[in-house]
Amino acid sequence: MDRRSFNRRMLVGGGVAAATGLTSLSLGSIEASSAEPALATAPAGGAVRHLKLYAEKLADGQMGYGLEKGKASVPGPLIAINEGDTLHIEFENTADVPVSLHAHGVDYDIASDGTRMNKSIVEPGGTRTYTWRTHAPGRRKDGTWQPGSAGYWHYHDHVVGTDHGTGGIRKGLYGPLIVRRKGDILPDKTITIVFNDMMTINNKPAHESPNFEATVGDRLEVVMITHGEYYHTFHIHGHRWADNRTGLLTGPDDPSRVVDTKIVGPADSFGFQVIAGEHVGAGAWMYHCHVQSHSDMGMAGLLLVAKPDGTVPGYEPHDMTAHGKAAPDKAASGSAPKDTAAHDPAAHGS
Ligand SMILES: [Cu+2]
Repeated sequence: MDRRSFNRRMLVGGGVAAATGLTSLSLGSIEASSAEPALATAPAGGAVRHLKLYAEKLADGQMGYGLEKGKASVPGPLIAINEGDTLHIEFENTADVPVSLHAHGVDYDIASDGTRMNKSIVEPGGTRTYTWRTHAPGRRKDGTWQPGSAGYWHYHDHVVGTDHGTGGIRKGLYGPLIVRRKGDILPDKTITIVFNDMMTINNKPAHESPNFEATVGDRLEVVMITHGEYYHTFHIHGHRWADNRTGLLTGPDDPSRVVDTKIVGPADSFGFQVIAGEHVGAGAWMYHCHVQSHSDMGMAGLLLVAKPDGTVPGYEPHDMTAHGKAAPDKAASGSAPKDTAAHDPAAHGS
């Protein structure tokens, strides 16, 4: 059984979270169709969901959000919901400074703003429930069109360091938030790439950017977020996407521009899906900031697209850096560096 049919079977069998790498918040459905291949799509929203989220100090002095105590990560866990859903997040601050949770893109009362100004921050040891609502697009009574909540958004702290969360964001208190529209195609796997302050990717040290894994033919979803002080140009080798809400063209007449770079600035977020290795095959495909001095300073990593047998042809882990970054031992067989798991959404939900 090839990987795609395996994934499809997992989806049919209810293993959506495992197969797609989404958190348990994500529910998928298979659209009944005689056409092959059947694609898993997002269902209509309307559910009321609950989530426990922790803020923690990490051993290396950074900070992170996590779904379980002691399991915080940078970026924080992928939160994926559907338009129409309401999400109650019981947030516990285990750190020794006030922390908050502020979201982009969703609807919330002022009490869930996550700012000191609105007294919606959480003292050390405290808890607070933040509620995020979402809505589908539709027509207002005055006839104008209102957008829905669907999009590739993000959440972050808004109080550590300064009243803008400058210190919290710098230390890693941020994460991806996806709101899907009914019928949106679900990916096999989602990865999150965050360009942050001081030329880091996902708060990794310079020249130690995370590598990600996929297999040729995987429907890979990328959530790209930017934080910090700088503007960047996100670029990935060998793959292109549509510069629209989903990153996918809806048909031959979709006017969206197809791109392989995108200029991003602080608090930007976008996402897209690609078929890994489509028309280009397996290999170690670079992704990086295309501001040359930034890439030279280490804002570059790899998308390791393996053949079905798990090998990445032509990939011999070598020193891309001036610092002798330790290479993954078994990269030739497609294994990921140890730190990849921490950034794999599949790990976030576990
Ligand atoms: Cu850059």
